[in-house]
Amino acid sequence: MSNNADYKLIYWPIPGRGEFIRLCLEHAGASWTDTPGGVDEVLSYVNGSADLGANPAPLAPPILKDEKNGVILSQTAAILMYMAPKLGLDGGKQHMHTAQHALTGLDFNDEVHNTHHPIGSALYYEDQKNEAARYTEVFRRERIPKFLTYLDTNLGRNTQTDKHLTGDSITYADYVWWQVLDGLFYSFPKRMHALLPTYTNIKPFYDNIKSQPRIAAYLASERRLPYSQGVFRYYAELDKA
Ligand SMILES: N[C@@H](CCC(=O)N[C@@H](CS)C(=O)NCC(=O)O)C(=O)O
Repeated sequence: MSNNADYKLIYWPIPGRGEFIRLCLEHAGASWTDTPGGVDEVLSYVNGSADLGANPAPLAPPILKDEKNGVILSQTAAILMYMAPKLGLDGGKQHMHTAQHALTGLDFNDEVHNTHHPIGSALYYEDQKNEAARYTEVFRRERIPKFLTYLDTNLGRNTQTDKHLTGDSITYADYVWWQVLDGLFYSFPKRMHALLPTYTNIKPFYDNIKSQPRIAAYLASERRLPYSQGVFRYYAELDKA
């Protein structure tokens, strides 16, 4: 990718929360670079040594730099809302319902993170395994079905198509939900495959997003990073049908 790209994402070399942003940039065929300076560059933004111009200091990645105007922004939801109108992903007249869906999907993402880090991110999973097992038992039983029912219901309630959450075109909310679903298939394969037949709209939605030509090309490329130490991890002991 060129050094003159329009956007720079600053994020760890994992899918994580950066992936919501990568998917939107790829959907639009935007010109963007993914953390050219690697982990050191991420650290420079959070330890205050990067040149932030007139922007506030971020607490944590993901961070987006808009190279055209020098805006530097953190917080996943704020970044998505900033980019969405520029990338044609904001849902138009339904932009606030799009925001509702995206924020709900990001809540779900946070709850997935808590399955392996219920006590704190500063501790290893191995130091909180008992709490993780207790948290995840409730997450599997109560929370996954609750969030999936929300998704399935709202796909069905979209009068224009059951393949997107709002209106007749894809929005950033669809990418939030698609990424969380994809991560859940990786982290909780038994639970997800047991639950999926319960829902009418989720599998067609998942397949539809995945088969968008630019997204399919991205997913097959080296730019799509493998799941490893981020939100979506596979611990066999946490997954049950
Ligand atoms: N609510 C924030 C959470 C940011 C966050 O937790 N970032 C993680 C990576 S996904 C991180 O590196 N956190 C370091 C920290 O919180 O100290 C967002 O959505 O951007």
